[in-house]
Order: sequence, then C-alpha cells, then structure tokens
Amino acid sequence: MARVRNRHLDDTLRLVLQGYAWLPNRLRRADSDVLTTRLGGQRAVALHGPEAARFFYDEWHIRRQDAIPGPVQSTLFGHGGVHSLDGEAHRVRKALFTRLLMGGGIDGLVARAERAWDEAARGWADRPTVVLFDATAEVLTRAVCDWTGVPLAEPEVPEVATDLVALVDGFASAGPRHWRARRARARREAWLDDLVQRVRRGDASVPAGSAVEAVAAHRDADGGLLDPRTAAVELLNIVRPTVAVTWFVTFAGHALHRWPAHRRRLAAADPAFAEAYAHEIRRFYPFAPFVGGRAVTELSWGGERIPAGAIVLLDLYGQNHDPRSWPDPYRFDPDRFVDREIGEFELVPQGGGDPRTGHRCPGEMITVALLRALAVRLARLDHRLPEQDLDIPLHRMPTRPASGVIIEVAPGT
Ligand code: HEM
Ligand code: MYR
Repeated sequence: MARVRNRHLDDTLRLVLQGYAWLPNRLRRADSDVLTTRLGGQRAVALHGPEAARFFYDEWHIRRQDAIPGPVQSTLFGHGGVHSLDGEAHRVRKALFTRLLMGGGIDGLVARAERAWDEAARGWADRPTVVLFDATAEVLTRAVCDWTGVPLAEPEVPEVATDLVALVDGFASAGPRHWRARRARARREAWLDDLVQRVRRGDASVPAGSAVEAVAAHRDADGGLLDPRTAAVELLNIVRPTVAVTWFVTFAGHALHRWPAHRRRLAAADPAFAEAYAHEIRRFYPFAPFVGGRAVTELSWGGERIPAGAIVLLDLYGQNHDPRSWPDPYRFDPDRFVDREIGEFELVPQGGGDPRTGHRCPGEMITVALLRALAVRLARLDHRLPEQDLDIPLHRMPTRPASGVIIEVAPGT
C-alpha cells in the first residue's frame, strides 16, 4: 500500500471544489487507504475501508470533543449535543436516543408517515406537478412532530419543513445557504427550548412516552437535567434527521425513473426486496461524505503516523463505492442486498460499529423503515417525470437531483 505524504498542501480548497469526489479521488490516485494532509491548516489523516472503520470506532483511538467544525455545529448538529460527547457522558446521553429510536416505538412514526403521505398524495393529481423533495419534507415534518410530541398546527408545516431542510442543506457551504441554516437553527432551538421549559413547568402537556417528554426528563451522567437549550438541540437531533430522510426518498424517485424495471417489484412490497432497495439507495447515492474525530493519542494506521490531536476522517461515501466490498459499485442493484448479512463496518452511509456504544447513527432503523414505506408508495403512485434537470452534482454538499424530482401524477390517482 503506497503512503501519501502531503505535508505542505492544504486540501480545504479541493474539498470545497470537489465535494464527495475529493477524498475517494485522492485515495484512488495514491492507491492507498490512508491520506495524510491538512484541512483548515490543521493536520488531518483520512482513512478508508472496513478495517479503518473498526479502528476509527474504537474510542481509545478517536474522540469527538473539539472535532466538529464550528460552522457544522452552528447549522447541522447544534452545540453541546450527543455528537460531540465522549466516554461515560456519551453513553448516558446516547441511551436516551437508542431507547427512543431503536425500539418498537418507531412503528408509530412509520404509520404516521404513511398516513401523512396518503393524505398529501390525494391532492397531487389535481396539481400540474409536484416537487417530490418538497412534498416529502412536509410529509415527514408532520409525521415526526406528531410522533415526538412537538405541537405543530397545519399552517406552520411548510415553514418548519423549510427550516429543518435548511439545517441540513447549509452545513457545508458558504454564502446564503449557510446563513439560512444558522437562522433556522436559532429559530428552531428557541422554539423547542420554550417547549421544554413549558413541559417542565407543567404549562404544556405532551404524550406519555414521547420524545419531548423523555428529553425534558432526561438526566445526564452528572445526574442533572439538560439545560433547555441543550434539550432543544437533542430534540432537533431527532426531528431534523427524520426530515433528512427526504434526501433518500428523493433519490428513490430518481432511481425509479432511471431503472424502471424495479418499480413492479417494489410496488408489490415484497419485504426482502423493499429492504434491499432501501439499503441500495443508502449505499449508492451521496449523502454523508465522511465522519470525523480527533486522535486521542499518537496512533498509527496502515503504516502512517497519526499525531495526537490530529483530525481523523473516515471515508463513508468512498467505502460505499469500493469494488473490494461492492462488485461493480456504480451499478444500482438492490439484489446485492437480498439474502446478504451486512457487517457492522461494511455498509456505512450512517457510520459504522455499534450504535449503542459508539457514535454510529441511532436512526438507521427509522431511516430504512421510512425509506422502505415511502419508496413502496412512490412505486405504486401512477406518475411520470416531465423533462427536468436530474443532475446530482458531486461538488454540491449535501447534493440532490437539481430539480428536486418533479413528478406528474396521473389524474384519478
Ligand atoms: C449520527 C447519518 C438519519 C439521529 C449520524 C452520523 C451520520 C448520520 C453519518 C454520524 C456517525 C458518527 O459520528 O460516527 C444519517 C443519515 C441519515 C440519518 C445520512 C438519513 C437521513 C437519522 C435519523 C435519526 C438520526 C432518522 C433520528 C431519528 C442521529 C443521532 C446521531 C446520528 C442522534 C448522533 C449519534 C452519536 O453521536 O452517538 N447520522 N443519519 N439520524 N444520527 Fe443519523
Ligand atoms: C442529519 O440531519 O443528522 C442527517 C444527515 C446528516 C448528513 C451529513 C453528515 C455529515 C457529517 C460531516 C461532519 C464533518 C466532520 C468533520
């Protein structure tokens, strides 16, 4: 394995210009699974592959404190949330999420999403066109606010959906998209901070067992309640990513158009195929590029030295397209997941390892369940795509089909 030493050049500009292609390109050209470089002037080491993922998710190797860049915290994740905790503090906070997001309770969320989709879809045939991205964001906003116990009147749905989408859309760019995301975060944190305070005072009632109730009552490793702003950050860490499933549903709209042969099998809702379809969407399309942390101590991987405190990135998008794991990786083929066990460090669109102990996404069950349910509904919907720009630019982060996937729904549907 060739080593790449690049002590002088900073890769930040290349990352900004190339987006998802940056890290896989750099590693491929170097014929390596490790790249030493600089990002934002700091030493950074990027790792690739299932063995690298196992190394990265060992908490003796990588910590999250001080690892997430400020602009990403001020938009996507929030300050003081679970993403940036380590050790016991992380385990206790994480249990709040795994209890809410990885149990039978998620059926209630899926049922709400299916109902919201069916109700919305009834009106789609009356409109000349529907933008799948925008319509799905509203469907998921209604479903997740109801499920978590966040009160939301119907007229507020579009503005809340727009803000939740903005938090994700603006995390990696400069300019108006980024500032829109910061404003959306300030607004939505204030909104949920107020809700948590009212619930604690007994001025607002929330459904028993709901996420709002659980977050308001949660006690951290030190035995204390979350301050209301941190509680709002964590509630947003449930509500926002659920709405982010919109990206995958939109990609499913793109995939059904490009590979229409899958439509009949998906519409038949064969559970094994629907699940495989959801996995292939998550593997194939670009969403999370990589995850990052900092070296706890001086480390070495693949023969490369990683100084203590260096930024360490794990290449998620590249790993999901590595021919060593996925034969013919740029072929969209849901059947690759039928009857296949998926290893803990193999398919990593939402991180790797064990979500109960490490930082892996606790929302994967929800993501797969929602994506399955809505992709089946989309396959059953009698629709066509008019002429539009379906390009998915890899330099845009996060990316999506440029048009948002415009559909025309057949009359009488
Ligand atoms: C963490 C991606 C959906 C809640 C993560 C991570 C990624 C990710 C890459 C970081 C893993 C790491 O740091 O090692 C995604 C994608 C989703 C999605 C692409 C698709 C929409 C969800 C959903 C929820 C959720 C639906 C909740 C309902 C979280 C939380 C964390 C997280 C709370 C922090 C975990 C921790 O730091 O311990 N997700 N996620 N995500 N995700 Fe997701
Ligand atoms: C969500 O809203 O949480 C789900 C969508 C997240 C996708 C993007 C994750 C990218 C993380 C990049 C962090 C960079 C750290 C160096």
